[in-house]
Amino acid sequence: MTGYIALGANLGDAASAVREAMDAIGRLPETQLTRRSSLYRTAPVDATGPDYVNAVVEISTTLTAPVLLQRLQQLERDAGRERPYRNAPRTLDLDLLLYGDARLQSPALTLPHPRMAERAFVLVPLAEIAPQRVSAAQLRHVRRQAIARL
Ligand code: PH2
Ligand code: MG
Ligand code: MG
Repeated sequence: MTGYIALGANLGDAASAVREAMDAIGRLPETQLTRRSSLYRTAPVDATGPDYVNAVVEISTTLTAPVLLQRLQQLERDAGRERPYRNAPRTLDLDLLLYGDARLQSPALTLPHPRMAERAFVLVPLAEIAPQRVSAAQLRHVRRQAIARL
């Protein structure tokens, strides 16, 4: 299955955290890292704190979506992620955006990611590595959000 994962960080050395997380995703069992976007500096959306570093990777995996999600949450904890409140600044955030064409709504996981279409920090790096998964209308919708390629 082809999957897309959004990476974000805005505490500590965010660029290193994102790069190391890309490598760690590539070391997950039954998983290959097939594409990585550039890193982007982005203004916080619905959140406070420092600017974020964001990116998206493509994987090929035979892990199921729930198992993959657990693995990503473990990588967040390994990076020292704490969750004091919603959208708090974080050392690492890994969000499963797409898992093939799966549509899923459960308490633990919604696919596609429910807020991805509102966010330039997801759509711009996703369009860089998977232009077929992002429409021009979606990109137009988020064009005022500040995002700069690093
Ligand atoms: N993540 C959020 C909320 N707001 N803003 C930016 N720029 N980048 C993020 O990764 C981000 C955010 C919730 O996960
Ligand atoms: Mg997130
Ligand atoms: Mg998250």
